[in-house]
Amino acid sequence: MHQIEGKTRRNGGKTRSGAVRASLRRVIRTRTVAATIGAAGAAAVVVGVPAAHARDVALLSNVSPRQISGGSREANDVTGFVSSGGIEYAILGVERGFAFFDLGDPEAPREVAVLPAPASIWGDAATFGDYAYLVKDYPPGVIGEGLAMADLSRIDEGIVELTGHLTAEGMTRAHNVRVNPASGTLYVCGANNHGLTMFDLGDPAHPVLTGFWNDAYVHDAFLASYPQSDGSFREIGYLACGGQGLAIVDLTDPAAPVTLSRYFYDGLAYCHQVWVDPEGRYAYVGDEIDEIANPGVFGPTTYVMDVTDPSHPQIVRLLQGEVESIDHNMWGRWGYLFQANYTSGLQIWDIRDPADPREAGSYDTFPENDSRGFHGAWGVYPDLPSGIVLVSDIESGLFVFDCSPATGIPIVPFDPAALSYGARVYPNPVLAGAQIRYRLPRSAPVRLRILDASGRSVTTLVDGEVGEGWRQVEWDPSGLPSGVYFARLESVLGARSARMVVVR
Ligand SMILES: [Ca+2]
Ligand SMILES: [Ca+2]
Ligand SMILES: [Ca+2]
Repeated sequence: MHQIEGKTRRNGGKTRSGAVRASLRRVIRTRTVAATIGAAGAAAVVVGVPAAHARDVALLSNVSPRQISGGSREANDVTGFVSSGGIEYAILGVERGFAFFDLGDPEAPREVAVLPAPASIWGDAATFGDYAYLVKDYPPGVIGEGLAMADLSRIDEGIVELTGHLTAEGMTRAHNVRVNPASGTLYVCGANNHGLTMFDLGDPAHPVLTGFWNDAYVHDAFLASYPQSDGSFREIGYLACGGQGLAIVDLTDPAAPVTLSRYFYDGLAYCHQVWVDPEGRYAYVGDEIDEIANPGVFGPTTYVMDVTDPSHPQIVRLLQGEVESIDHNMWGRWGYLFQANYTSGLQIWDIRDPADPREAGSYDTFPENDSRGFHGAWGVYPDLPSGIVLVSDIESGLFVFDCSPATGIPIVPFDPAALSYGARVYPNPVLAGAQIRYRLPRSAPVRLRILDASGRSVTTLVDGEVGEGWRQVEWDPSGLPSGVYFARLESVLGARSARMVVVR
């Protein structure tokens, strides 16, 4: 949800008491028709399945805002976090702050802490290492506290410590916050209605301002690091600029961003949010107002753009839910696209074959209606290691889902017993050197290797018989590019991987 002239748009909503539950039709219809939208002429429109209360998605738990400490009536965005102890958490933005939930039992989320913030319907969170970065937005004229930072290193003990507020360059409010863990960069979107503000997270406790991109207001952003032939990385930002369309910007040098393209695509009303596949081939772009502004658009519509050449993005097809609602946020994983589509709830697209996307499942978190109102599902987070999917709903709060019936990817719950066997990395992210600690319940021949993000072995640290208990080895990542790596422990007891981020 965004602001228009300082007013909150809450039109289109019907009262809950007069609402009618959503249709439980289970008709599956997928059709491809020619559309008039598309810069390159007609683009295929892939139409999804009519709203169903639940289709191939199982509800594990739901926590209403009214069950959360602090007196919030509404929720906003959601993200996930994994502690160094291996416990999964949800960070839910609520009207009066941010709530942290232990998801060790995903069927019974446990409130760990609520960090208060001045009341607002908008909020967003991102994490890096053991830190959370939290923003809230306010109408112009309302002064907020800036970007809040919280130390999560003791969250397994129930302690979430607010360490301060970042107010660089007078930043008192912002609409969204993103982290690119591959480059260790913090991106603040729409700070005090400006563009993109960048911070280096070499020390996650003390972000350092590195640059701005202010050619337009930036509502939200997707960041990616692409390896280059010389071993360096190119940092690309895909920026959702509201009425100013999509901007693709080279942010490799944050002090001197290079705008590669500005795309005022056909159908543009309010470019809201972007997710780009891991290959950097297709951008999935959500427009928050197109369904309202364009009489020909019906159903939550996602613009699929070929961004292989970031200087010339092109719409290649549209994904369209066959309900009236608006789309809000989305995120991809495992070749599936998870969407929080306001009054129609969670919708999942199978994009394993990007040329042949199919609707894969859904769960209507707002059964009252499927109107174009700004109610219902706000955010979605599918990136937790166990595979559970988090959805935030404005009125109904946190939802935890098992989407394996739709995706075929099973949930792998966290097993505390696994702590007796496994590897940990300290510190993480890894800046210069790291200690890798591993534990064996009994003596065994083991191998401990470092793998890169694609699973290639970078180095072998241990290869031989090791006694029971904790052991520790030092690892020096010098010479390796920034990025995600894994410390992989293998023995007859099984294989365990500890994820780490190397920041050079
Ligand atoms: Ca957000
Ligand atoms: Ca839309
Ligand atoms: Ca609905």
